[in-house]
Amino acid sequence: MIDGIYSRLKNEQVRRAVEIQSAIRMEMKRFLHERGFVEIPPVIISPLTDPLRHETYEAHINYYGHRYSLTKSMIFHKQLALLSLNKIFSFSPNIRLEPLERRETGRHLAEFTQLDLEIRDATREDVMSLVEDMLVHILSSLRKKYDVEAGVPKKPFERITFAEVYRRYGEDFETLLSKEKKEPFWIIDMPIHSREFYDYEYKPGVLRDMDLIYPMGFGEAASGGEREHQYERIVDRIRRGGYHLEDFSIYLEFAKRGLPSSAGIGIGIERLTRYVCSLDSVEDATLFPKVIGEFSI
Ligand code: ASN
Repeated sequence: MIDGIYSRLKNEQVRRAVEIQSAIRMEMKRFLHERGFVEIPPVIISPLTDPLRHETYEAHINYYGHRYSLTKSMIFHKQLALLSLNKIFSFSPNIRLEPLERRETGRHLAEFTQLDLEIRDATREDVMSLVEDMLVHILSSLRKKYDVEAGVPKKPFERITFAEVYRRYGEDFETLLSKEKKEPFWIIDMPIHSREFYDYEYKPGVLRDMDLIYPMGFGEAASGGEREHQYERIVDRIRRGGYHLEDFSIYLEFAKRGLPSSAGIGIGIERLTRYVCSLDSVEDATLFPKVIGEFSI
């Protein structure tokens, strides 16, 4: 283990990726501050975290008899933060103890960071347009200083519905389409069973949400959507999603008192670095990767 980490710390490709990632984070902050966003510190432990739609091993700590989860995503805290502020973002470290099947995707680590943002009273379209502007800004700024592999994308990115890509490509649509495309694109309108209960169901069984997908086989970049914020609708979605209401009792107490309507997204920082630098894996986008199934420092 130590030899592998030692050579990673002296690897030039990794060093360059980490330097570029630092520039990416700075440009994200600059861009969002200019657009009136406030950065909030990440929440690392809480009784309240994202249930996610796919299975991960649970990561809990007990402290004076209270049980906390390690954050899988800050989705609920983003909604709550909008009671205080109108536009927020956070560089949010997420712990997702993924099963071994995800080891070889090139896109998963057990510990990663997402730029998670949320806007009060916004639509999905507002968020997609903001992210497009942000990626154009980041890539044009980076290209002034670094000879990065990814080009500056053109706005607006293509939007394709889930129903359409599924009809044309079947189960493996994301990989196939990502390999085919030359520019980042959006997949919108996911079916309800494929996503968490907090994305807004705008017609029966269809959500007003989106995934951003990188071209050239780099795959999923970001997910987001408009949110459910009304108490009765949230209760209904939790039940229909097959979850137990008791597991979300704290969140529901807040929802009962009133949550603002909002839309937002989370963009994986290591994935963006991988795309910008054309790396084989997100493992090379960070100095201390927590590779699925491996022991590391
Ligand atoms: N951050 C994502 C969002 O805003 C949620 C997630 O990471 N699961 O929708």
